[in-house]
Amino acid sequence: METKEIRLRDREVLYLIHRHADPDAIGSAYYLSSIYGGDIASPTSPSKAGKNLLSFLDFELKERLEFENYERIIVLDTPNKTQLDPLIPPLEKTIVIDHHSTNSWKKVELYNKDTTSCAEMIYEMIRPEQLSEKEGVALSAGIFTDTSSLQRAQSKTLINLGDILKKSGVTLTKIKDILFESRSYSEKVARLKGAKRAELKEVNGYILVSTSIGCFEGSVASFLLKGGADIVLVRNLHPSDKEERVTARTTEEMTEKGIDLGRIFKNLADKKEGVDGGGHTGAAVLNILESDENYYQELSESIMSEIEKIEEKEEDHSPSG
Ligand SMILES: [Mn+2]
Repeated sequence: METKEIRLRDREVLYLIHRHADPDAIGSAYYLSSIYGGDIASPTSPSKAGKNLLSFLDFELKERLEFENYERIIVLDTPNKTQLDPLIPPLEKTIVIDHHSTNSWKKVELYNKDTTSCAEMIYEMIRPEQLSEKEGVALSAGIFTDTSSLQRAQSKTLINLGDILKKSGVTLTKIKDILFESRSYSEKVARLKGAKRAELKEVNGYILVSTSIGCFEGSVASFLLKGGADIVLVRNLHPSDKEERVTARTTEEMTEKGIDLGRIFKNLADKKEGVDGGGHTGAAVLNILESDENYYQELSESIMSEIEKIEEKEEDHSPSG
């Protein structure tokens, strides 16, 4: 199967970015993975602005991984190793691309230049002829935030940014809207459709919501969490084959009580061939090569049994309508 082969090849490169990743780290990693393929990982969930950019770019950050599955590890925007803890990569296959003058990496292939952002440094290294809208947003958002909304931009930064905006057709207003949370039409429609298709299950006073959508699964999930769900599962069924991707999100309250979505998905992946997944305690993704309703049922039950393990919610939860 051709798609599988592409995926295996993509697995060989890993982009690793610092804890609480900001738009510069996320944008740089997104841009490189969009042109060369590969996975992106960070030890923790991103910063607020990082989350907003991630939601627009619509991809997932890995938190748990096996370094042996990758041939090359490219560390971005991270001046020292401790900012990757506990995801410290094996140095012999690590390349570091970073713009901080305080960079302290040793015994790695290091690209370190004193530019105002990692995104600008990468743009200068590649200087592509063309940029897609998302690539333009990724690079511009990195430059925009790392220069404190351009206050610290050098003349060269503005020339590079101008090139990026021109090649991608993106505007600075759009960048600001994305970073400060105004959403595109298609993301808004995805959120509303996701809400319309939501199915509720109650376990011990907690609400597990299942829904399905073709894109923006992460955004749909956060929307439903804000709306009152305790755990959300968003299914993305590929119409062409049996492949399915399930995106899960839960609240901080639930992770504090012991819910670990990354671990639940990792356990499911370990149990069945063709299933691959994991993530953070509060956000995880499961890819299923051959899915069906029975398997989804099994998945949803394994989450419900984890909810059953935590104490019952002490409040009235009789349904009101
Ligand atoms: Mn940076």
